[in-house]
Amino acid sequence: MTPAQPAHHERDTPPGPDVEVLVVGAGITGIYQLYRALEAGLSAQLVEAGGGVGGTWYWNRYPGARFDSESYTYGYLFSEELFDEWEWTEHFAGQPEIERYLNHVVDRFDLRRHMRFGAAVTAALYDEASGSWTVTVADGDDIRARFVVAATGVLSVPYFPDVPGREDFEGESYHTGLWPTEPVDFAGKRVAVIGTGSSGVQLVPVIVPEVASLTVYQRTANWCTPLNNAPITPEEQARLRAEFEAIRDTLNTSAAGFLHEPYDRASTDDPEQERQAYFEKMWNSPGFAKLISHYTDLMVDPAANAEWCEFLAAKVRSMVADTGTAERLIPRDHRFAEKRPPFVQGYYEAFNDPKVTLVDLKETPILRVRPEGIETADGTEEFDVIVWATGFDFGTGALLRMGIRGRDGLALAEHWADGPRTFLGIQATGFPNLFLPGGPHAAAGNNPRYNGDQVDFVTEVIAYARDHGYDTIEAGADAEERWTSMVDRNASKSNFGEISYYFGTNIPGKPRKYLLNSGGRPKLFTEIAKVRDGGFRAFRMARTGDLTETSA
Ligand code: NA7
Repeated sequence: MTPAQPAHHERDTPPGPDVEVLVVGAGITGIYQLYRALEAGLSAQLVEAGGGVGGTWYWNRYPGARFDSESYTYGYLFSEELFDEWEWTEHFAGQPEIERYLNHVVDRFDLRRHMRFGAAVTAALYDEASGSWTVTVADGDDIRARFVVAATGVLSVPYFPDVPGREDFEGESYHTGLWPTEPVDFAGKRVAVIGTGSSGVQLVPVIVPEVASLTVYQRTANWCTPLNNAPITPEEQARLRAEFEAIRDTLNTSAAGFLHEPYDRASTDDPEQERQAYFEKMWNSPGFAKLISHYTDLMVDPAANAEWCEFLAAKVRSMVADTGTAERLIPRDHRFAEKRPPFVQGYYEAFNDPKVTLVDLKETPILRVRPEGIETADGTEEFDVIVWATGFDFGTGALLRMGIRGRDGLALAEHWADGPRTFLGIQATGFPNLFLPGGPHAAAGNNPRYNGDQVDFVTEVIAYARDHGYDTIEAGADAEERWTSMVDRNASKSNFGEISYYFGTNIPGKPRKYLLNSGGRPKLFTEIAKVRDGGFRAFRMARTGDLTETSA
């Protein structure tokens, strides 16, 4: 299946834009947006800062990087042929396989000729008169586009903490989210890993066999549970193919975009012994089943969560031989899944290797980085390599660094000074013809699923405008206000606590606003249906040069 060839539309506002749709970012969302725009008969190009396809899965190529959503639930569902022909080797694929898959998709659907790499966007200015955007890329080239879709991702701006002396380190220094394309050689080296979120805990066990020594600097212990990965057997492969339609239906409609079935019992429905047996079953279940298929009161009843945490603490004690290390690895300050829970393969066991040491930064904070290593209250430890696994400026980081200016020169950074304001996570008022799928405010869960919902809807809205002769599309101020206040009002209903980076708390000075949407995908679906039923009137659509606005 090849997408329809792009068809330039005749416009009566010379000189017309270079392209109808300019997509920024070749991650999972951007690739899909490019595909959908071309399929809809729009002319489209894509610019990408990196040297290749993949977005998050291009930059996060550190050893051990892998999915913690099932591979076949994370990949694309728009083509049964694609689903049939691509055989994931593991239930949770590693980064190299993910990158191969995304490159396969791009070539399979002939998308690469519309893509330009090494093309970071440095500015995007809206021009009122022509109803189009002028987008400047790092090499100085300007592209004029009718519509800009910023598919720049939520985990795409790596965060380096402001530790004194960080730049002075004379050894090798890496961030997990900015990993070099050339393999890093850890053999025989003294290595520090700072940060124990999903990235740090994936990396640690994988590099242990190579290093001379490994010191893990942990600020906050996390509730890590086993990923329970496995190869996909030929029988499972055949079943996936046979059940494609049912799988797609479930993934296209389920609240969090997973195949895991919600459980129908609360922990209080079972006596202690059965609860322990169910906890054991959850411990042995794959990835996010531990959240979705868990007792219904896990995230609503603190006692239920505390009992599960006791179970997990006992597991950590059983896996880590050194008592002091085990106790430090057990979280004391938050309940299970109050922060985004990491899933691991051999993380706790890694601390049984005499080469591996845990430093608890709550006891001995980092004072500074020195040219030769890291200094804490206990003295300076020398290193050859420091890995910063310190996370990202989540949600708004990339969008606020793109130099976006909308109507009347309004900077997105100004419009969002107190936190993001969006309609459906798709548009911001004052920024006509700019779309933000895969950004803040959409939903929560398996990202490609709800980001894909947004891409489908963005494409639908653009096609609607084209078919009705409109040049500009802008979320109405009331629609933006309604969605934003819904997100803010319901933030406290999120399972995640304010200690989670989903509230921006990991970045000093960032507004403390919830960056997902606790109404989740169901809320997104309901609102999209309402907009459609209402004839797209939540958006203001107009013809270029029409100073009198034409409501759609
Ligand atoms: P995360 O989950 O944000 O983890 C970042 C880690 O870095 C976390 O352990 C932080 O500790 C730690 N950190 C941050 N700043 C510092 C300083 N100043 N000193 C020491 N340690 C620090 O990012 P990841 O890359 O691991 O995962 C991101 C997402 O990728 C993940 O959620 C999945 O969606 C995949 P803290 O907990 O803040 O005390």
